[in-house]
Amino acid sequence: MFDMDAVDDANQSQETPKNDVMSFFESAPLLKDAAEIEKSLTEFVDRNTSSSGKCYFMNGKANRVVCITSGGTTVPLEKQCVRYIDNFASGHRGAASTEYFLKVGYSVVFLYRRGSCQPFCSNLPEDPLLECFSVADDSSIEVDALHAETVKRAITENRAAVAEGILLKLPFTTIFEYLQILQLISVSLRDFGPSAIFFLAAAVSDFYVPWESMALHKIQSASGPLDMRLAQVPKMLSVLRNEWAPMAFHISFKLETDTDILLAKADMALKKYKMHMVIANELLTRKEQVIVVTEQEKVTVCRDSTRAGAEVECPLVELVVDRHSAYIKNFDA
Ligand code: 9Z3
Repeated sequence: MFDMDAVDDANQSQETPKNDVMSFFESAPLLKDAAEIEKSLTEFVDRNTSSSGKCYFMNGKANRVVCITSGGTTVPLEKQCVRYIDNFASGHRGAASTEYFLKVGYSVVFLYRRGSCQPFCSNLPEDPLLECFSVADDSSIEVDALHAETVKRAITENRAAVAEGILLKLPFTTIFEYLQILQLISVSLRDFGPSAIFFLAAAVSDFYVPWESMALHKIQSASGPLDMRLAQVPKMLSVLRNEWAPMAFHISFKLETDTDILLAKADMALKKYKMHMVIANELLTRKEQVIVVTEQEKVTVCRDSTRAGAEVECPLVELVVDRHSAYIKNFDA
């Protein structure tokens, strides 16, 4: 379902055919809340371009922003959706990276799968409501001492970043919602020029059922095995890179389960989609190490295993910020 190598390798053309992109968007179901999303994006852009020197085009400076995509997209099989195709992504990479980018002063648009991991919440137990709280008497609920610090941090830091206007959280579920919102974000962030990063950690479906050919009602099992033809999702990486946000710093992720092909595939993505950086990771070791691939270098970034609770996203974001600074400097030169 994801990253189908055979199809990828066979299709070496650099540009995604315009017709495929147009027909994907034209046939997609209307994005609910589009007006609301646009409004919150406008507020976010205003907040992050007015206080410290306006946008890139106005005086060459802007707050740095990063759009982080996180979790996995679903592919609905029915319009009144009972069944869908999903993937494994938990959203941990995106949520943890959000925290580190905020820490070093970036503002973040967090485009996340509904129900996936949230920034500042990674240390909470699986079911926070049931595991962190106790009913003391009929009228009061208390946080268990064991989880008090974690709950406090999750609530205060999350809310503070949102209230300050430096964290905008936008949820998606389907591949249709994900790509439509990503387009809105990229166009909204255009004025940040090279000061914007796209950090595309979401696992995005490669195949989908076009809306117009999708069954309206729940598919019935009485007629026997299900034969279904999935269309290929147009490769939006090149559209994002070349048309939606041509000046931004673009980072995509390459996930494989076979180590032998990982770096070659990452190199291929770097060239094919003109990414500034591709972060290669393997399914089983993705929380321990990643390999950052650029035109100039391949750097292995590891979690500090001597420190309890250390995450690979900490040194990863540090490296990304360093390379982004160089990119901005070169852009200005
Ligand atoms: C990744 O490779 C992410 O690092 C993970 C993070 C999804 C593995 P978790 O959310 O996992 O922390 O559980 N994301 C990109 C996967 C992907 O679909 N990449 C496409 C590809 O490999 C390019 S967009 O071709």
